[in-house]
Amino acid sequence: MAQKKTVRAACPHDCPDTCAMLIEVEDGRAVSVSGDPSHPPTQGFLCTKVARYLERVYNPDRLLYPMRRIGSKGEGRFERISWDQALDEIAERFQALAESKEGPETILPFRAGGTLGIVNGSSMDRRFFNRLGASRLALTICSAAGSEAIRHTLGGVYGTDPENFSRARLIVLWGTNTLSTNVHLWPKIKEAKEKGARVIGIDPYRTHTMDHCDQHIQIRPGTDAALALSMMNVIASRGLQDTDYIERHTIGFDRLGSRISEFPPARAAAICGITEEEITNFAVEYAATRPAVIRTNYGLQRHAGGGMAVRAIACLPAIVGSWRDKGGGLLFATGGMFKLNEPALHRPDITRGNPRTINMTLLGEALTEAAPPVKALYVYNSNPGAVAPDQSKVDRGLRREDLFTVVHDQFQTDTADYADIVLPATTQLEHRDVVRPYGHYYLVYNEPAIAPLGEAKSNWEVFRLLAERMGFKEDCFRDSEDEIIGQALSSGDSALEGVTVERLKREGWVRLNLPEVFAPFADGGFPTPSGKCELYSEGLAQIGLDPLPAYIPPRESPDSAPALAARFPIQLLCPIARTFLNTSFSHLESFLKSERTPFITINPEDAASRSIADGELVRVWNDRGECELTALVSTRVKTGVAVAPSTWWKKLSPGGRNVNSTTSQHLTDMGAGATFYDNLVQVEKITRRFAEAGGAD
Ligand SMILES: Nc1nc2c(c(=O)[nH]1)N[C@H]1C(S)=C(S)[C@@H](COP(=O)(O)OP(=O)(O)OC[C@H]3O[C@@H](n4cnc5c(=O)[nH]c(N)nc54)[C@H](O)[C@@H]3O)O[C@H]1N2
Ligand SMILES: Nc1nc2c(c(=O)[nH]1)N[C@H]1C(S)=C(S)[C@@H](COP(=O)(O)OP(=O)(O)OC[C@H]3O[C@@H](n4cnc5c(=O)[nH]c(N)nc54)[C@H](O)[C@@H]3O)O[C@H]1N2
Ligand SMILES: [Mo]
Repeated sequence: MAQKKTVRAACPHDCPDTCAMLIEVEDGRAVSVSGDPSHPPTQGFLCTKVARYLERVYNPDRLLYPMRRIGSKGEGRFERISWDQALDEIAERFQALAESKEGPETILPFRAGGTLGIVNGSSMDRRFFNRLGASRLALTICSAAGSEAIRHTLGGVYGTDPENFSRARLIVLWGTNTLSTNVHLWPKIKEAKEKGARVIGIDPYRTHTMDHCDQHIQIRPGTDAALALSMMNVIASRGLQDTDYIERHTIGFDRLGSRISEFPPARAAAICGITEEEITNFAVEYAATRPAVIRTNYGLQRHAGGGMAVRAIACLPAIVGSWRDKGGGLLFATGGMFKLNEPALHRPDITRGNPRTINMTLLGEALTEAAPPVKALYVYNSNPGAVAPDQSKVDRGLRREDLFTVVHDQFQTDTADYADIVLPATTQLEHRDVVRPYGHYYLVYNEPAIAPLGEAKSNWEVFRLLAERMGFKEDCFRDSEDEIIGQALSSGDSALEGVTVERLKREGWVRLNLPEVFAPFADGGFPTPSGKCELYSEGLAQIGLDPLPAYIPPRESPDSAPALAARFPIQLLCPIARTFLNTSFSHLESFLKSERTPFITINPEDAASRSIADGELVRVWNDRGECELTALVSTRVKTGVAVAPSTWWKKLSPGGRNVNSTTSQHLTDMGAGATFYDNLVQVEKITRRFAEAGGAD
């Protein structure tokens, strides 16, 4: 008789939805994965990627043993070694650097969103690197600009409960591709639509999400703040604001007057590349419809003025008073509601010295220019070789012969090819954890379903073993996973009241201690210094930024950089491909089949003027680098804008490079975040290059 069981798990991926999963296990082998029907955000279904999670877990390409490099850096040739050999070598190298003149700051840990699990994403690892005195890493690559903007405006990074979207009469999807990146919100939007709600999408790219909206406002990249300020202009000039809410729960509305007077619809229409009527009608509809809710995600803040864009948008609900309504308001992210006991998790108190902080978005610079230099790089939960901007520079850094690189991953990624030591990692089915979501209000527990494959080890285990090898004696290096989870929950925050390890294990997922129908800020209570929604922010003034919401143009656009645009006239966006999850699925057979080939969507006029036909291979480049993509000629983008869905593995792309060879290390106005979508390029047919070089056409 086969031994069967069902195990409750949590999707670990970097996504707002954090699903609760049910894993069927037979004789120690996982045989199916499904969405938990009882978990309100999951609603019993998984996305197109995680529904095929077993393809990832049991993939023949899984890394199963530690390895040492025998080829040159980037070549990808390795030999198997034992865990003892691998750990000894890492500990020896780290020890030597820690004792060297330049000290442990020469060691750089690099991680991102491979798992959102607390145990394997931010506990033992943080303790280890703190105790070692390694450089700190500023986590900026994803949401830094928007989070900072929300903190300065609303005070805390949380907002409308996604479960309340079904109550809205107007839903604005502002710079988000919901059907791809946040698909579990869609049933709520559908429910609202069935009850008569209208849905408006704002995106320079006509995504399939925009196809499903009632109206698509196709704005120019990086101009959202001008649109939001102009909406305020229309609202104020027609007296559509909620004066009572403004008086009681905001500060700075009077000072905002002069700023919004700079953005009459005619001016904003010219900046945004849309019509005056689109702006006026949208503003009036937004102010007059209740409840009205805005979903803004991370895509729109990957521009030079990304922080200010999110801030301007986040001022709107207070001005029209939509926070009052259940199903009104705004949702950027929910993580700020989970106030875990971070000092207990990360143990900053055991930090050796006062190490420098390195911005992860500037990895290329850090590996090539930092002083003291980075001499050892430890990569886990990330694939920077493919996802970091300014790829040629990152590449140059990773190739350095004097850089000792460790990569701990489940697969031989683009980054692992440069490693001196590769370590095999467990998948979510093989380790214990709890996942803190950023798009809803439930913690989800992950019980291991199967034994680790091969010799794979979890991050938690590897850092414990390394701590032992390094002679770190603190008790915290002996904590079990459940002890760590218990420590995380011990912050004393009222939202975590009644949330315990025992309950999580018993129930699988637990909603935060919030009212069932949760309308944050209905009665104000903004956790800002003033206790109000800060239309004027003293905090921003203090760090030298405009205290009022402002429009900061893109760094690279025909309007703001005409000389650059004369050589590189196309604004290239590289947002998320539907069936990929960053690079975590973009090497698996069935996913490669669905995304076909790395492509670039380009407008028919831009294609015609370059003699590019649909399906032809093109070269996409700027001064930072180049890549090869297949042209998809389509009116889904306006002239002067192109889209290359991401993120492909470099080594699986033509020419061995992906679109990040063109993206820059320039930072956002707030939070020092990445500006992946603020990028001018030129596009040309590849055959022309051969012809010019005297080769065959
Ligand atoms: N399927 C899938 N889901 C994912 C991920 C994935 O890789 N695959 N990744 C996860 C991660 S890490 C993240 S950060 C989130 C991101 O989630 P989203 O923010 O929803 O995704 P993006 O594709 O980055 O950007 C959303 C949209 O913003 C548009 N956009 C770009 N520039 C501008 C602009 O200036 N203004 C406006 N209004 N729109 C603009 C893009 O064209 C894109 O359609 O998704 C998460 N979910
Ligand atoms: N061109 C372009 N570039 C982008 C973006 C874009 O839209 N366009 N988006 C940016 C954004 S928003 C983000 S968040 C980043 C995402 O960048 P990353 O977070 O680096 O995402 P992935 O590339 O999916 O890499 C995660 C890696 O972690 C590994 N992993 C998973 N679980 C574990 C584990 O338990 N232990 C260990 N050791 N490893 C594990 C996976 O196998 C995978 O290789 O990319 C950024 N780069
Ligand atoms: Mo992200």
